[in-house]
Amino acid sequence: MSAVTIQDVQVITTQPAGSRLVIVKIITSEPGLYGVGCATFTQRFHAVVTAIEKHLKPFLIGRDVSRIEETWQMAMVNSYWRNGPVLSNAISGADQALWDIKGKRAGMPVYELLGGKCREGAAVYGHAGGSAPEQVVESVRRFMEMGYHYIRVQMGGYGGDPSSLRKPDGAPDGAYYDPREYARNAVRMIEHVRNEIGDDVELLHDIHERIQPIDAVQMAKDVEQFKLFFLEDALAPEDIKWFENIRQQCATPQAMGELFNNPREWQPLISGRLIDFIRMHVSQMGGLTPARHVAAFANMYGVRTAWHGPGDTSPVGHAANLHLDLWAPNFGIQEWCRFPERVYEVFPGTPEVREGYMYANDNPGLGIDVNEELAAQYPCKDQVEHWTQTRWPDGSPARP
Ligand code: GCO
Ligand code: MG
Repeated sequence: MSAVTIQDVQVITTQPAGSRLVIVKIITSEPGLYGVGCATFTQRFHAVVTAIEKHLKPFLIGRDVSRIEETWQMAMVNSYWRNGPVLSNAISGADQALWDIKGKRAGMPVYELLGGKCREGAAVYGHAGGSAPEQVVESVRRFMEMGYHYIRVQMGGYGGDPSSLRKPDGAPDGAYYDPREYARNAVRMIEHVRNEIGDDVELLHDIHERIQPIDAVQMAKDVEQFKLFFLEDALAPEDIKWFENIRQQCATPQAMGELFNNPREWQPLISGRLIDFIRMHVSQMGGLTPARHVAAFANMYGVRTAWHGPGDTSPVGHAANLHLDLWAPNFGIQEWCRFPERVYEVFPGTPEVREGYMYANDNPGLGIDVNEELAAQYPCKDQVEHWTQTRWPDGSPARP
């Protein structure tokens, strides 16, 4: 029987809500058989589209759709230089589409191909927030009323909303914040929420790499008494050696990974048991194929999954996260950003969340599709990101 091969590789870009989304659609030699995958790097989506159309597509055309692992391994090194966000997102789009195709051919959801369900639904966390501790409490209560048991609590934007900045004369424009004021206020907010809400809700917080490493050690110690489910991105990827210091000094569970591209970033944190949750952005890693490998590796060390699931993960990417979540023995928690109704129309089969759990629809493959006519009604709008032009109070550049 002749192999089913990749006949065409198409890219769909759409912005039905806040984020620019990139989807790869692989058309096969079998009439009507295609797959979709997420390749969303919202800040550099043109680069991903070009990488797919100009470099990955010629490499893929004619290849056997069944050879997912081989195709991924070869695609990752075909550019010689590897493990960067643009090319990994491009490869992810194709990789997830090939898993979608394999599931459709087998007549099974992807989680069956991974090894079957360990759970019927994936527990999710939502994003509570507000500009004052009392507002954060009200937001937490709204999530509790929707049945969420895991709730992230943030006050203001990442790094907090500064009350005063004491900038020097002539300081340039940018997204200013005060890291030390943020850390003090965040600890007070978490204490207030815990005191008001009690212990029967799991609270999470995202530092978003906004403070100096030593202040991250201090903040992890300060919040230890409030028993967070996890504290996220306490450090920037460039400072991950400091996780050893955090680990030696407190038991606040650590989550890290959304900014990671290279296996050498997550591997030592997992094998050293220096973090408790891996937070990688699955398309940033290169797709389902590497995520499956890393989930199994993390399982050997008691490290759980908490795949990145923001608004700049497409619903296709959320579906891929969900198949990993339903299978993984070391599933931890799934981030869920909640999409507006029109996104569900553009992406029929977008995972459903009920009472704090995300459920698969059990259709073969990833179980999701793209309404291309509707997607075309929401073209991606170019903009220069301002929120990532972060500055310390003195105006010097800071990591976002
Ligand atoms: C999260 C992340 C996001 C990122 C965003 C960057 O925990 O969901 O920190 O909020 O800031 O994905 O584009
Ligand atoms: Mg984060």
